[in-house]
This record gives sequence, structure tokens and C-alpha cells, in this order.
Amino acid sequence: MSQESKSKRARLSGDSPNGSAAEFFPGIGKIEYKPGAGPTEVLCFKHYNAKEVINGHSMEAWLRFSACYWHTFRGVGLDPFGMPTIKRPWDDGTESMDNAKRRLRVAFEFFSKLGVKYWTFHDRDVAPEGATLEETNRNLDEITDLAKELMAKTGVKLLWNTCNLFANPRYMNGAATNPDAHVVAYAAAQVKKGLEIGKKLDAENFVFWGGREGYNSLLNTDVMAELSHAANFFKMAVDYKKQIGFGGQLLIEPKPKEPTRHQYDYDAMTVIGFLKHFGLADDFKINVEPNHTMLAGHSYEHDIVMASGFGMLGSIDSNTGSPDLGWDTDQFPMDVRDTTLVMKAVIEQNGIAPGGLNFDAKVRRESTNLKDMFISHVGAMDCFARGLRCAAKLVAEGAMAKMVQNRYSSFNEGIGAKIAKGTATMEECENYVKKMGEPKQISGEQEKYECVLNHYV
Ligand code: XUL
Ligand code: CO
Repeated sequence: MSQESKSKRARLSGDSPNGSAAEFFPGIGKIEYKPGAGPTEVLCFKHYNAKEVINGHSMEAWLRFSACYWHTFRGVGLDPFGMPTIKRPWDDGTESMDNAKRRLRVAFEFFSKLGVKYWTFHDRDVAPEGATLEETNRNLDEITDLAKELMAKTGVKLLWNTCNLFANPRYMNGAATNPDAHVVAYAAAQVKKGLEIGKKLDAENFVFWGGREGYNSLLNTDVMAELSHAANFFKMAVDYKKQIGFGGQLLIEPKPKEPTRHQYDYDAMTVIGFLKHFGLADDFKINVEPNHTMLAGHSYEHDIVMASGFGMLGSIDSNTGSPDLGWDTDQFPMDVRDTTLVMKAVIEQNGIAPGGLNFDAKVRRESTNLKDMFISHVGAMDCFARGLRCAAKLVAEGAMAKMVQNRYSSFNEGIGAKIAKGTATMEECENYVKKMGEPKQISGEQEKYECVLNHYV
């Protein structure tokens, strides 16, 4: 065998010809903090300094970065109009276990060089689906044995795992909300295994994203039956989680549309209402993805603020979309104003743990260089580091909080204090107005608030 084919085979098998572990990203070392780096030096952090303490905690502890497996290691640049554009040198294009294991080794080299402390995956990202549930689960067992070993070796931890309940044709009419009980049972069996894997790998959370849980036509759909089946499905998951002693936080990820025309988990408030209605609010929190929030017609940070307000912000799929488009583009977050507003909410609730900032983001299908995988993550981490620095200063100096406090100061005494406490009556309000007359106009000062924000960004 020639030297070249020997080393190709070695690269594919995950071992170098001399027996030591192969390097899949040769020429790219550990990404370092280089604050003075020039504009085109993009394989270094200019703002993210993991151990630096900001407002009492290290940047690493505030940000809890995670890389996702599905986009970064399974994404091939396929779109409805075109074939894959992304071909990775380690991937032989098969669904074999060998290929799956090699890919996993690549991923852990990537996480380690990048310096993220967490990763996330769907069951079907990491292990091929077999002909039966038993075979599929055996594949998962074997792959997660290797994942456990690589996690121990590198110190990279599992932020969350999840089940893909949307890609297989069996789920075309939904999973937990499928009109066929057989399919609902299949999905439950899949989640049972997912929770077991979460326990095995010490996942800090477990995510439910309702891939095809929604409707395309109301004519063929009994929405109340589907919602109550979904609630019972979640109750089964809560019970099983307790039964096996899995300590991860359960999270639901809202999305308004795509793939179904209307998704039941429309946005944070819809999910919170659903959880409270069905008595599930103590067992779940929300995994907010700002790209989804924008698809629901809200501003980037809206769902983060709403979920946090209800004490239910559990984790963040830190990505962005193109606001001029109406679909889910899963781009890397690169706007400092956005990351500042997210980190403001995170600081105000005193951190995001056990959640984190998971990059549910993919390089564009035209970004075909291997190093684009790094540049995208490094750029997004730096953007969040800048957001953290801006938000920390904004919160610590307190100018904006004082303005907001002042805006609501009429609730501190008199009739306002009674309304705030919930002890005021309609008659008292009427007497107050009879005595005080017409309220004076008070400016909302939005532009002043925007100037204050820009002072920090
Ligand atoms: C889909 C999406 C998912 C979830 C996990 O839009 O965001 O990748 O994050 O299933
Ligand atoms: Co997501």
C-alpha cells in the first residue's frame, strides 16, 4: 500500500499509521485569546477570555457554550434546490457504525480545540437507525459508550440530548400528537431510551422540540385531543425520569411554524400557558431559540425576557435568522446588540445554569472550508463575550434599571401600591379619579432608552 493510501485509511479509521490518535484538523491548534489580533485574524478570541471574571463569575461560567452535533457534524449543505455542497474528509458517506464512531472522534477534537465545555445531540445524529427499535438502541448503546469515553478524556460535558421525533416517515403526522396511538407509543419508547442515554452521559438537561407536533389542516385535526395526548406524553417522561433517577432539567423548545404550518409550541408564552394548564410547569423550563422567536413575529430577545420573567428560562439555542426571510436559517449570532440583550436577561436572572448557550447554527452551504467550522463558532463566541461585557456594565451601572424603576414609581404608594398588591377595589379607583382628575402625560422616552443601550454596545 502506498504511503498516501495508508495515511488515508488511517485517517478514516481514526488512528494514525503509528498507532497514535489521528488529527482531523491539522494546522488548527487550540484557539487562544489574543486581544490585540488584527481584523483578519479570525482563528483566535479577541473578547472571549474563558477564566476572566466579570460581575463575580468567569466568562466561561456565564456563557456555558455548547456546540451542536446535527449542524456541525451532520450538515451537508443540502437545500430544497440543491445537492450537498459540504463534504468532510473523514466522512465516507455511509451510515456505518465505523463512520459514526470516526465522526464522534472528530467532534471531540473540534470541541477541545475550540474550547467549548459542552455539546448537544439528537439520538439519530450520533448513531444510525436500525431495522428494529432493538437494533437502533444497540447502535446507540455502542456509540454512547464511545461518547462517554471521549467525554471523560476531554472533559467536555453534555448540555443536553434530545430525540429526533420528526425525520423518520413514521412521524409524518406528528409524534406525541400523532392521530395513531401506535406512533405515539413508538415516540414514547424512543424518548424512554433518550432519557436513559441522558442519565448514562450525565446530561444536564433534556430537550423536547416538537418537530411535527402541530397541524397542516384544521379540517382533519382534533386539536384538543392532540394537546392532551402531548401533555400525557410529557407526564410519562417526567415519571420515567424520576423512576430512573435522571437529574437533568426537562426543556421544551418553542417554534411557531416549520415544518408544520402551525406548531403547538408557538412561542414561550404559548408553552408556558400549556405547561400551566396541564400541571407540568414545575417539571419543565423553556429552551429559547431566538431564530424561532423572530419567526413568531417577535424581537430577537422577546422569548428570553418572557421565559425569564416567569422563572422558566432554562437554556438558549444561540443562533439568529435573517429577519427579511420567513424561515429558519440557523445562522451564527454575530450581532453585538442581540447578544447584549440576551446576556442582560441572563445576568438579571443570575445565570443560565444548568442551561447554556448552545450554537444551534450552521455554516452557510457556500462556506465549504474546514476552517469555516471554527471561524463561525469563534466569531459567535466572541460576539457573546462582547455582549456579556456590554451587558455586565449596563447592569452594574444601573442607569437603565433606575429609569425603568422610576417609570413605575407611581405603584410605590397610595392607590398604586394597592393595585400592585392586589388589594384595590373598583370603587377606590373611581374615588381616586374623582379626586385627582385626568392623569398627566408621561413620556415613554424610548429614544432615550435606545441611546442608553447604545452607550454600552
Ligand atoms: C429545529 C431546532 C432543533 C432543536 C432540537 O428548528 O431548533 O434542532 O433545537 O431538536
Ligand atoms: Co434549536
